[in-house]
Parts: sequence; C-alpha cells; structure tokens
Amino acid sequence: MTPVQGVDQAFWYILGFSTLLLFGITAVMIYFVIRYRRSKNPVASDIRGNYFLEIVWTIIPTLIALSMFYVGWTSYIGLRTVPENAIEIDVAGQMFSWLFVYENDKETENELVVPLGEAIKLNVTSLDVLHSLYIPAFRIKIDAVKGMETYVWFSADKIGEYDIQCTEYCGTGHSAMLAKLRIVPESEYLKWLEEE
Ligand SMILES: [Cu+2]
Repeated sequence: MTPVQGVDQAFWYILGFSTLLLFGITAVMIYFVIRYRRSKNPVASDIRGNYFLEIVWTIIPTLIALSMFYVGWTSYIGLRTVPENAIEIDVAGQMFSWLFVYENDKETENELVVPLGEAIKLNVTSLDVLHSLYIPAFRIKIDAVKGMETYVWFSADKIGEYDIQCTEYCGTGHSAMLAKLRIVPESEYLKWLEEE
C-alpha cells in the first residue's frame, strides 16, 4: 500500500465511523425524546446501574478508538519511512517562493521536476520565517523551519503536474507562494537536469 492509499484509508475509516456514530447517536436520542416524553412517561424511573451495559459501552468505543489509532499510525509509518534508493532534493522556503536544489546543484524556483517511477525525498528548510510545504496530491505536508531540516517523501508514480503550496501563514505574499511539481519520464528528467 502506498502512503497516499494509507492516508486515504485512515481518512475514510475515521470519517465512516464518525458518520455512523453521528447518525446512530442522533437516532437513539430522538427515539428517547419521543418514547419517554412527559405525557407518555410522567414518572421517571430510577435506574441504579447495569454492569453489563457499562462494560459494553466502555469496551466497544475503546476498541473503535484503538482501531482508528492503528489505521492512522500505520499510514503515518508509511509517510515517514523513506525507501533507500530515493532521490534527494533540497527544498528551501523563503518569502515568498520555493527553491529546489538537485543532486548536481541545479537550482530552480517554484518548479520541482522529478522522474517518473522514483521515490523522491525532499529535505526541507527555510531561509527566513516559518513556511510549510504542502503537496496535496501526495498527501504530504511538512513545516519548513530556519536552521532545521525536516523531510517528506513521495512516490512519483504518475506523470502530470501537481500543486505545491505554502500552508503556514508567512506574510503578505503567502497566498502567492505557489509552485508546481512536474513528474516527467526519466529520459526527459535527465535531459532537463543537464540544462542550464
Ligand atoms: Cu510561506
């Protein structure tokens, strides 16, 4: 399973349970409001606890919460475990653009080009204030911090052009701090890498 599938699975799993609980609890609540309204049930009964029910409503939500943690944790592991053969590219955020430095010291601004079929590791930092590198198509987001290196990785498995955004408010030009990720065939990448 790719990290993208892992993140999506965790999202749908948690959303599914949340939706189920929302409608389930609301339905029971409406039923009780009608069934035990004052005109039908004028004297409230005094219930002194029920071990069986209390155990059930403790254990089931605990299992649900733990399973959500498990699904989230395993997808997080996928996001943090970089394949060994990954191509490394240095990324620096600055007010208000993204800089990319490749293995052969080629530099680009607001354009990240990578070869199809490779794992890409981005070593992220900032030249000034806090920024955050966000590539929604690959479900990755990481803070860019001056004096510190953070990382993300993704598998460049589909040719195309994808958005890169800054998602940490960094000043007046924040909303314009956009870049493009281009995934191209390997041969095109190698040619591009050698261009000035
Ligand atoms: Cu920014």
